[in-house]
Amino acid sequence: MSMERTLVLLKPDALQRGLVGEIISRFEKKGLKLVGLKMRNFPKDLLEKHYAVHKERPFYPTLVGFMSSGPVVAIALEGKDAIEVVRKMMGKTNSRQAEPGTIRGDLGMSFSNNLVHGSDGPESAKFELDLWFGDAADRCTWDPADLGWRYSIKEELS
Ligand code: IDP
Ligand code: MG
Repeated sequence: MSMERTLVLLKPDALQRGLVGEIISRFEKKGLKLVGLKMRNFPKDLLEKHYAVHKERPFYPTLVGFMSSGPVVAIALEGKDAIEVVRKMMGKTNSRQAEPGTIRGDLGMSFSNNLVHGSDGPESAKFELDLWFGDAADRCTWDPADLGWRYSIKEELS
């Protein structure tokens, strides 16, 4: 069975609030595999492309301004059903409505400053991974030593 990849962004509020380690740690502990990781003051035009789907929404200019207001950590994660797993771990968009146990539900109070982005489906994951990790040198190929313990070899890895 094939693995899936997804894009996660740690937004500028995650950096300002010192939550980068906490959030990455949650994904690592869950068993998702890190395949790409970079931190940068990304250019505004990249954020505009990333959020182009929201171009007509009233919050678009504020969102792009917020995302380019400071460094962002971009992460590529791999795992079975990684897109859905990450979305569940993030919680609802409005952090005040996000369930306890989720990243937004445990760590935030804001709708717009909600710490984390995750691709919402296979198409957006492909688009976003090409956009943020288009350079093959930024993607790592490796096998976690304990893969056969994270998953059932017979049921999930064959
Ligand atoms: P998502 O991040 O949970 O996928 P989207 O609907 O894709 O949520 O919206 C993208 C981002 O835009 C959100 O994470 C949030 O930062 C911001 N946003 C979305 N809707 C609103 C809103 O109604 N008010 C303020 N910010 C919003
Ligand atoms: Mg979204």
